[in-house]
This record gives sequence, C-alpha cells and structure tokens, in this order.
Amino acid sequence: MIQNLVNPKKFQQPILLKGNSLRELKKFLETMITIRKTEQKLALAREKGLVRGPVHLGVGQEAISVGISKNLKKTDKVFGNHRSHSHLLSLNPNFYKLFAEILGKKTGFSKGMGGSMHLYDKANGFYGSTPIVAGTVSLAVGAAMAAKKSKFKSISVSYLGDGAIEEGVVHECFNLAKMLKLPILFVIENNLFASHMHISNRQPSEFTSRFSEANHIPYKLLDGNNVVAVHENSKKIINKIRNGNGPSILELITFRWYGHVDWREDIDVGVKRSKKDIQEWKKRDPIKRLSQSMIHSKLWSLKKEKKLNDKIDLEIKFAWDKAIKDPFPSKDSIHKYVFSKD
Ligand SMILES: Cc1ncc(C[n+]2csc(CCOP(=O)(O)OP(=O)(O)O)c2C)c(N)n1
Ligand SMILES: [Mg+2]
Repeated sequence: MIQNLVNPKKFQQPILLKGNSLRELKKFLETMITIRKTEQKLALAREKGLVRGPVHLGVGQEAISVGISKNLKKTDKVFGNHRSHSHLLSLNPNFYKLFAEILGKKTGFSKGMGGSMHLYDKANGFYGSTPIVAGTVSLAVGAAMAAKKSKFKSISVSYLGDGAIEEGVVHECFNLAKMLKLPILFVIENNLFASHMHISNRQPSEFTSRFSEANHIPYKLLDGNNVVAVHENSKKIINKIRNGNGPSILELITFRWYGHVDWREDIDVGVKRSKKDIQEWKKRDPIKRLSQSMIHSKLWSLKKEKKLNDKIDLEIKFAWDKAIKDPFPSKDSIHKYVFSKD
C-alpha cells in the first residue's frame, strides 16, 4: 500500500472527507486554487520574459502547506526553501505582494529586494525562503530552541525536500532537535526529484522519513495530494509537539507538474520524467480530488466551482496589473535593507 504512494497511477480517486466542516473544505479548495493560479500566472509571465529572475513552482503540491497551515498560529515560525510560494501563501494569501516581490517592486514582501527565493512575512509567521538547499533547517531548529527556552508555546515548521535530506546539516538538526526535545515539525515534501534527478538514482529507498528512525523521532508517511489527510494528521502531530513531546517528521509524497525551475516540464533533460508520468500525476491532482469528493457528497457543484474560478481569475488579473505599475525601490534603499551596517 505504502509502496504505491510513488506510483503515479495510484491514489487518483476522490479523497475521503471526514471531520472537516463545509466552510473548512471550501477554504481548502479556494486557497489551493488561488495558489495554483498565482503560480500559473508566474509561469506564463516568466515564459514571456516579464519576470526576470527564476521561479521554482510547486503546482501540484498545494495540498501540503494548505493542510498544515490550517493548524498553525501566527506566532509559530515557518521556514521555507527555494520552492516556497505555497508555504507563504497558505499563511497569507496575499498574491499581490508576491507578484510585486517577484517583479522587484517596493511593495513586495521583501520590499522588492529578494524575489521568489527571499520571501519574508514575519507578521504571518513566515521566516523565509532561501536558495541554499537545507539552508533554513538549522534556523528552524534555532527558533524552536528559543521557543522552548522562553516557555512560549509556539512551534517551528521546517519545509524541506527529498533532495535537502541529502545535506548533512539536516541529520545534525534531527539529532539536536531530538536530544533537546524541541518543538519542531520537519515537513518533507518528497516530490521524487532533486533538480532533474529522480530519487531512485540518488537513494536506496524512495522514502526519506526512514532517517527519523536513526534519531528515534516519530514520523508519518502520507499521500501529499490529499489535503484532508494532511490536515487531519498534521493537526494531531502539531498538538503533540505543542504539548512538549519533542520533534516529529511528516513525509508527504507528491509531484511537481512543472520542471525544476520556471515553466518547462523537464521531460527532455533527465531520467524518469516522461510526458506520460506527468499526465498520470495530473490525475492525482489535489484540487480535482477534493472538488470531486465534495461534488459526490453534494456539498459542492461545478457551477459553484466555475464561479469561484472566475472570481480568483479576476482578483489575480487585478493584482498583477497593479503590481506591474508599482514603483521599483530607490537605489539607495539597498544600503538600508541589503548591505546595512546594522
Ligand atoms: C547547498 C545547495 N546545493 C545545491 C543547490 C542546487 N539545487 C537547487 S534546488 C536543488 C534540488 C533540491 O531538491 P529538493 O530538496 O527535493 O527540492 P525540490 O526542488 O524538489 O522542491 C539543488 C540541488 C543549492 N541551491 N544549494
Ligand atoms: Mg524534491
């Protein structure tokens, strides 16, 4: 059963709805669609040359951060990686500020100084995306240490990929987090690829949560394209962490529809990524599976979904048009925010 998680032909059916109110389910759907459409807009803008820096897109992986973020508080500290649009938008769906940042505008999340891979939104608990693979894992552990020392019941969340697990620092972090019983959730987004290389060419197993056994850290392995399962399981795990039981690892199997970076599909650059696989993984779409379940349960309809899609399309168009017209930061602000002596 668990082995099937990496088979693109499996887990394509509608998901089991349990425990969530209609309001919560609609919110999951709306947030996932919003994140998807935001990233699709970025893909198109990048292809057209309107966006100048690289964008790492997580289309297809939306259920993970949407399911987890619902269980977080604004005082929790979330640390992302290079593919973090969804991590941030799940906490604060302000796609206008994301567009502005990626276009280098003063109104962006990092005042236009960072772009896609240096996002920051402290007010909503997002402590940063960064291009250095595994670069934030130790920061998340440090934040958890601070939270524990201050006896403040906040937790850290560290998003990392199946490629990041291959960095030594991650294993030092697992060990330290366990030894100090820190309030941290490590979320491994296993999309089976690191850049262009499939996990079977890099590791003796397709699952990375096995590393938790070396440090006696509890872990759970799940279908990352099932928002209800992600939400329900992370809720229980986060409650345990919040109540002083130390770290946990949650590994979520998923797949990104785009290639490693920008709008291309990467079917021609490496091993084991065929057009057919991508088509099969698209059938495991986290949005479609939730929507179908809601329709089967007579909680939702295609008509309502069209209305929702139209509304989000319009909001995205408005936000993009506004961000495009926004001013760039002044040249001297770089001394204040990037090369500051303070
Ligand atoms: C320290 C470091 N090594 C290598 C790279 C180049 N690099 C960027 S993303 C990436 C793959 C990361 O894979 P994973 O952690 O699985 O995340 P995904 O891209 O699949 O979301 C690599 C090797 C880097 N940015 N930093
Ligand atoms: Mg990966």
